[in-house]
Amino acid sequence: KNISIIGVPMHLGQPRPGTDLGPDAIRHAGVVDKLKRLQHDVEDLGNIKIDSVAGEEQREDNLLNLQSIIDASTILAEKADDVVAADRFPLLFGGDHSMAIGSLAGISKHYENLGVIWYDAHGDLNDSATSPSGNIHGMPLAASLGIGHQKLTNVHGEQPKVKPENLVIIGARDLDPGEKELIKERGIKVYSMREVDEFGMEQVIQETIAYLKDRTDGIHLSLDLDGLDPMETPGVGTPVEGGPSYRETRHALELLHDADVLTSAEFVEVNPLLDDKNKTGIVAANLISALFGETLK
Ligand code: DIR
Ligand code: MN
Ligand code: MN
Ligand code: MN
Repeated sequence: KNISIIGVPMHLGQPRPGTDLGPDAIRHAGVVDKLKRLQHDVEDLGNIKIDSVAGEEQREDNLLNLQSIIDASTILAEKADDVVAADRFPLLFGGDHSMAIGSLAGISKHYENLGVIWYDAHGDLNDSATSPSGNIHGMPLAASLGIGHQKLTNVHGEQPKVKPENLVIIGARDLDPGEKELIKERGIKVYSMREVDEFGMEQVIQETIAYLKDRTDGIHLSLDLDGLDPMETPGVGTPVEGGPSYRETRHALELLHDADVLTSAEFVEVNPLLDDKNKTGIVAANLISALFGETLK
């Protein structure tokens, strides 16, 4: 594949310092060399610049750092759009999950029905009314569905970026009440940890692929490292116990590689300041290698 890496040192979507170091933590785990050894054409576009208004916290309608996030998302959307336009595979390193507002805005421009696999302990389906925190990293999926503050939904074009029926959430185990309501109301497909435990990851992924394959013309993977169990990825800002292991997650990505259905991917919420010897960056790099064809024998 022709892969273009974009680093997104986003930290404005939540209050804990360190996610701005996430992209480099993944790079330091050797991911570019691993991808090259797998015979891919890899270009690393470096990190986009994230500006905040003089390091000051801004709040508007219960939304932390709204304007700075809009500015960064707009730049990211254009970059991601350009990568798809050049017929290359966007591979994004984060950065807190609010970056998905920009990545989905840019990528979705090229698809009538972009499918999204959201691998996360959380739904990221809040808006300013339902959010318990005001942290925009809990809102990118809602914004991409066209729900929430107009400034968030209108990044890089006014139309909804993703349709609810083209979305599958995997690994959820910490959904807020408003998110649960929205999931019911819009009929969003969710494999919570209960379903992962009942059916196993293999079946969950095969069902996800079968479900999305016919109805979409491209599939984006958004993998929040807090989707995994915090014993294996401690370097995240909002860990939730009871998640899938590295083994299960790696197998999920091997199956996605074999099906060859993904058209873009992002690995987010890596926070080396909360980590233990870059464990989380290393897991991210290993998962990326599996997704791009690394085999164990
Ligand atoms: C919580 C936490 N649902 C919120 N969300 C997180 O603040 O909206 N998303 N951590 O990744
Ligand atoms: Mn998330
Ligand atoms: Mn999460
Ligand atoms: Mn999170």
